[in-house]
Amino acid sequence: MTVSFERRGDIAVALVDRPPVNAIDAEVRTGVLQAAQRAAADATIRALVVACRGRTFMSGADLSELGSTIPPPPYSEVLQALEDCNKPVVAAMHGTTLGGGLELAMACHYRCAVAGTRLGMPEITLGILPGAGGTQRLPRLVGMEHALDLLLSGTPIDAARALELGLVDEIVGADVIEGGVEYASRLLAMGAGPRPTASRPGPRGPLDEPTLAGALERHARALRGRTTQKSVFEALRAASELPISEGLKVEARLSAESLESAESRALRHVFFAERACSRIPGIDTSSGAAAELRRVAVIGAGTMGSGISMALADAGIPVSLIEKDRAALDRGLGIIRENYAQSAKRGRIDEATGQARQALIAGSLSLEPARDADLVIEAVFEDFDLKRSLLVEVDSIVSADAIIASNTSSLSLTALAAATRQPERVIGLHFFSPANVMRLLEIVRGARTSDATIRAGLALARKLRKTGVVVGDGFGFVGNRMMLDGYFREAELLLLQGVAPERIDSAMEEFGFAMGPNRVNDMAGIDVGTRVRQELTRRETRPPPYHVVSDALTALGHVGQKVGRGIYRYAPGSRSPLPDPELAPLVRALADKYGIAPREVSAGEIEQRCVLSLVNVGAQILDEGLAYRAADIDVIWTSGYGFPRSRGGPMFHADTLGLGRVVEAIERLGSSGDAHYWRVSPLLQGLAATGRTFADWDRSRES
Ligand code: T1G
Repeated sequence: MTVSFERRGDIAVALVDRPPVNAIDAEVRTGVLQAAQRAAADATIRALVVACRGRTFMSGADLSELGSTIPPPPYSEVLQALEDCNKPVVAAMHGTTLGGGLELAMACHYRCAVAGTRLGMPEITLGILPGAGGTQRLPRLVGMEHALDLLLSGTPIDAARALELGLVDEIVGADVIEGGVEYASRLLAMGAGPRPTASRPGPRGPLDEPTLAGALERHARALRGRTTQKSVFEALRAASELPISEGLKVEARLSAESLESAESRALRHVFFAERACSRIPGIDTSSGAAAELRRVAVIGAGTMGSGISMALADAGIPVSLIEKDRAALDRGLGIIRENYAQSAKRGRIDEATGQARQALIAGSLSLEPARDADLVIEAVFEDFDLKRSLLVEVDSIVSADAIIASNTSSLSLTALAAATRQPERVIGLHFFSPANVMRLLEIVRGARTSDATIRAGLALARKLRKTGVVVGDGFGFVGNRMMLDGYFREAELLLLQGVAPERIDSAMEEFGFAMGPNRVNDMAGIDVGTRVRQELTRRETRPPPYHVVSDALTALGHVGQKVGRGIYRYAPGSRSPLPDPELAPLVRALADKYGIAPREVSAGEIEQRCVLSLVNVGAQILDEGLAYRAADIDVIWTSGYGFPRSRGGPMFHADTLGLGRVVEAIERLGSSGDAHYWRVSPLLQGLAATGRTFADWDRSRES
C-alpha cells in the first residue's frame, strides 16, 4: 500500500512507502489527502504524523509525471488539507527531503527530522519553479534571504542548519516514525494546536534590489545561462506583497510556465539520462552485483594518477600509489597533500577529513602492493609500448580475479588488453582532469572485456559518485572523438578562415559553454591534444588540415596557459586571455598552405557549425555502436566537456532544433565546400527522413 494509515494511541501516522525515493505521484497525493481528511474527521485522533518508509522522506514530485497534465488530486488540495487540519500535523523527515517533499512538510504544522537529514529545493537545477507552495511558505519560515539562497542554489542543507533557520522545529532519534510520534505526543502534552504556516506573518526581510543583487552574485556560477531565477524573484515578490492565497496562484502560474520551458525539458532530460546511463542492455548493473573493492593500486603519480588516487580516497578506498622513482612519487604525494590542504582552507572539508583521506594513500616504489589489489589502474605517460609492457607486468603479478584498468584517453584498449593473459578483465577507465573533481568517467569496453568487468567499472563509478558512461573502444572513444573530429576541428577551420579566436569563444560562451574551445585548448594544454592526436592517428588517419594550428603552436612551444602563451597570451599569474598578435600571421600561412580563403562568418554560423559538428559526429558514433544511447552522449558532453546542461546535450539539442532542419544545415555546410567531413551521418539522415528523433531511437533500442 503506497500510503498506510496507522494508529499509535490517539496519534495517527500516515506512512508513505513508494521506493526508491518516495517520489510524490497521484497515489501518494491521494493517500496523504485521505489521511489528512480522516484525521480531521476522527474525534479520537488528536494529532497526525506524516512519515515515510525506506531510505528517505519524499524526495520531490515524481518527475515522470511532469511531462504532461498532473493527475488529480492537485498538490494544492493535498497541502491545503494538511494545513487546514484541525489537529496538529507533524512531518517526520529523514534522508533527502527535497522539492515537493519539503513543500508538503512546510504545509504541515510542525517539522522534525533525524540528524543528518538533507533538506532542499532543487527544482531550479531542473529549470522548474517550485509549484506546491514552496516559494510562499519557505520565506515565511526562514526569512527572505535564506529562502533566496535555498531556491537559487538548489543545494540542500542538513537538519542542524534547518533547525537554526527555523525550517525544522526538532531533531529526533534515528527511528524517524517513533521520533515523530514521540514529538507529536510532547506537543499535545504542551497543549500545542494546529499552526498553519500560512497564518504566520509575511516573510521577514526585504526583497529589494541589493538583496536580489547579493543573491544573484552568490549564485552567479550556478545560474550562468539560466532563466528560472526570474520566476523565483517574481514568486518571492508575490510572497512579500500578496496574501498567501494570491501568492499561491502567482506561483502556480509561473511553475506551470517553467515546466513548459525548453530549459526545463533539457535539464530533466539530463537528470534521467544520468540515471539511465548505468543501465547496460544484457548486463545486470544493479548495485551489489559487483564485488566490493578492498584495495586499489594506481600506477603513475602524475596529474591523473594523483587525482585518481584522491577520488578513490575520497570514497574511503585504500590506495597504493606506485611510481618508479622517488622524485616522481614525492611530487605526486605533494600534489595530493597540497590539494587536501587547499580544500580544508576553502572549508570544503575539515582538516581531520583531509588527514584521514591522505592516510588512505600509501606511496610505493615497487609494484608489490598491486599483488593483492582488487583493481589496478595504470595512469602512466600516454605511450602504447610503455602501457602495454606495464599491463603485461601487472597481469603477471595480480590475483586471477583482479581487474586491470587503463586510464588511456586515446590508445586501443583492445590492443592493450590483448597483450595480457585475461583480456576479459581489462577495462578502460577514462578519468577527466582534475580526476578528483570531474564527474564524468568514460568506461571503455574492449572487444574482450567481460560483463562482470563492466559491472565492476559501473560500481566503481557509483562508489566514486561519478557518472559512469560505457563506451566502445573506438578512435578517441566518445568525448574526445566528438571534440577532435567535430567541435575543435570546426573551431580550427574557423581560425583558418580568418575568424578571431575571441569571436569563436564568445559565440560558444553565449551559447552556454562556460569556456570557448580556444580557451579550453589553452587551459588543457595544446601539447596534450597534439600528443593524443599523435597516438590516435596511429589507429586511424584524418585528411589534412586536421588541427594544424594546434600542432604548429605545440611545435613552437606555445602550449597554452601553463607557459603563458598558446592561442592567446597570458600575463604572468593571470588566466585572462589576451590577443596574441603573432597568431594571425601563423594561421594565415597555414591557411594559404591548405588553400583556405578568409571569409566573413557570423556569430550564428560559428555556433551552428560548432554545435552541428558535435551532433553529426555523435550520430556517426551511434551508427558505429560506440555508445548505447544518444542520451549517453548528452551525459558525456554535459558532465565532461562543459556543454550547457540547460540545452540538454548535443543530441537532445538537435532534437529540439528538429532533425530535418539539422540535416538541411549540414547539407548546406557540405555543399559550401569548406570541409569534406560535412556529410550527414546515415543515422541522422534516416531519423530525419522518417520524422523521428534521437530520443525515439533510444526508446526503440530499449524495448
Ligand atoms: N521523480 C521520479 N524518479 C525519481 C525522482 C523523482 N523526483 N528522484 C529519483 N528518482 C528515481 C531515479 O530516476 C532513479 O531511478 C531512482 O529514483 C534512484 O535515484 C512540486 C515540481 C533523491 C537525492 O529534484 O536528487 O518536486 O534510475 O539514482 O543517488 O515543486 O534521486 O533507479 O530507475 O538519483 O540515491 C524535486 C531528484 C522534484 C530530487 C537520491 N526533487 N532526485 O539520489 O538515487 S521537482 C528532486 C534526486 C518538484 C515541486 C516540484 C536523487 C536523490 P532508476 P538516484 P540517489
